Amino acid sequence: MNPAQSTSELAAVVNAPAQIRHARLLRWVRDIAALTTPDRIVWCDGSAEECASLCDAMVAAGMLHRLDPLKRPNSFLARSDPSDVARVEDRTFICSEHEEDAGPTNNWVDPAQMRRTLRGLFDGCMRGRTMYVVPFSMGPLGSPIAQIGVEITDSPYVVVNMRMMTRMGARVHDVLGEDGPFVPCVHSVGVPLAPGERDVAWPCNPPNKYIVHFPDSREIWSFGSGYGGNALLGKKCLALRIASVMGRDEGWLAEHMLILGVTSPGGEKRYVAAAFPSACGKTNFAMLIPPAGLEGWRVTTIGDDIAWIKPAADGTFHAINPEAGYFGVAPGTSYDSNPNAMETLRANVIFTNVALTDDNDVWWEGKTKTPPSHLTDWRGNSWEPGCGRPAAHPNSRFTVSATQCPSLDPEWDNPAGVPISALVFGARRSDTVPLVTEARTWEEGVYKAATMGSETTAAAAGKVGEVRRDPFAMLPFCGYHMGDYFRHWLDMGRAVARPPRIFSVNWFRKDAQGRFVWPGFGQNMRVLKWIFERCTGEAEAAETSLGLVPEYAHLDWSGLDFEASRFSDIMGVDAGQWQRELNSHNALFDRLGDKRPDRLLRERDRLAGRISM
Ligand code: O2Y
Ligand code: MN
Repeated sequence: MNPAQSTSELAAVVNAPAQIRHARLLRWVRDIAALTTPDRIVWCDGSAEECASLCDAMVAAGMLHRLDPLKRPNSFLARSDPSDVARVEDRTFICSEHEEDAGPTNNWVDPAQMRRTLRGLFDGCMRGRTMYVVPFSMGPLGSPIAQIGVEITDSPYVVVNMRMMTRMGARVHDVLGEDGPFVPCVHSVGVPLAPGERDVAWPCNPPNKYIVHFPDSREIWSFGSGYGGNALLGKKCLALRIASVMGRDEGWLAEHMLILGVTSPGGEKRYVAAAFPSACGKTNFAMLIPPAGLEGWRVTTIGDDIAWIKPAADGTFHAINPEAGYFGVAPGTSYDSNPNAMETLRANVIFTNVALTDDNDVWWEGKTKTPPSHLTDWRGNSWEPGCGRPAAHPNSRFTVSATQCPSLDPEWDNPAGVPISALVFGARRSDTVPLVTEARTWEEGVYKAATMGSETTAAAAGKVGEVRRDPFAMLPFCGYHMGDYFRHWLDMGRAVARPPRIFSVNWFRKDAQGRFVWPGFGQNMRVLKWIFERCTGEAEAAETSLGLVPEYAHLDWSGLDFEASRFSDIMGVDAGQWQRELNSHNALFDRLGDKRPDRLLRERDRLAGRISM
């Protein structure tokens, strides 16, 4: 490599538009091209024309299928390789300089060793392919909370998905200027093509998947997978794993949280950020439509998956959604469970691994009560009801721009973010954890979030119904040691004069007959209303061993027949169950060793004392 090349020489070597004068960016692209040896380099401008021509080319190559333009305008179906259907946690690495900075909950590899491995893998890996340079902003362009990334990828599917999931394209170079900071992200499907070799519909490299983060130099390298969080590097890799490290170092929070606005019939508005592990209905909650009886209340959507939260001059935390689209789970999404999502999906959507109907539209389990009499399943095979196979893959997805969502909040693109009044932590528990509790203090709230556990579902690997600790719903996404992360959260309570109230929720409690006690997602509005009114000072609460809780009369039951005895079923605290729960919290803290904060151990002792009284 010639370090003395001028900016214009560099731009010519890498085929960059004249507008781009960022020497470090140009040098980096030159060096990655020299390593990966693509046939050509394309700088993406993010235009509709560019996207249309990439989609046309993918349709012609059999990588995308165009859906009926009348039923689903400008929408496509992608079928992945059956081995490349989800994030790969066991192939995800945090390569910090020191192993203790990654902690026991991350896969750590020595960074020098990992760089040698990556060099070998990426050497010539884009031969026969086009290398796309994709500039993107996580967060509103130019926002002081936003971060710029540039993803180099050899996957046109990644380019068109990144265009919807981020603010992507030429405008990013105006923010970057000649020397602005950016997070370099390198992605390859890991399948070079020999001259004349025909590509497959979904190239990937199953035995060699590596999703690698270097938190100290803030770099991301991904090899071998074209799917979701493995390949759309702005999402989990940048916006959570790398951003969580930035937040630790700079005094802010990068969280696995949806952000929603709640407006009362009187026009008062509050914003709530809520963390749930995967498969707990986050997108449904973010787009909630209040049920009969609570007319006049309104929920608006800022984001469905990730929140960046910073102390603001007004003494509150302000949050942005760093993303610009939804990469939502299709199965279970319906006009019953989430009408706003269904309306969002009317046009301009990329569906991945859903089923194809005979009239060239899409279907997935739960979309309608009765499945069509015939489908083509996610693997391209003929499918009939009762054949014993799912038609759509359980982790099948839709990618769609947030601007199409009918419940989109008017402030969603505000560079200053929105003030957060409440933080909600929820998980899937069939027992033990009540419908809703409020922490009395910031420390008690952090304890609740740190010790969250969720039951595994059929979509996740392992035994169904097993409780796994998933602190803050961040276990797969925290880019550093969980003990340090807890300490950072405890410290952040002092970063603002008016920190948000902290709540724990559980919609998934079951009765003695194994039936869900809570009557459904739309009814979550009743809990949200209580949370809202706790923030405005209008709602009452009673003190219990687990914190502050609503009594039956404190929730609004208008339009719903839900008896007080059912309320006791969902709010009850069983001392035996909580004793077992505390033992399991201890196992988590033991795993964190010396980095578990004493402040949390004191909270645990206080809780243990209250439970045993
Ligand atoms: O499997 C994937 O690659 C997607 S995972 C995902 C996508 C959108 C929002 N959340 C998640 C998650 O696993 O939390
Ligand atoms: Mn998520």
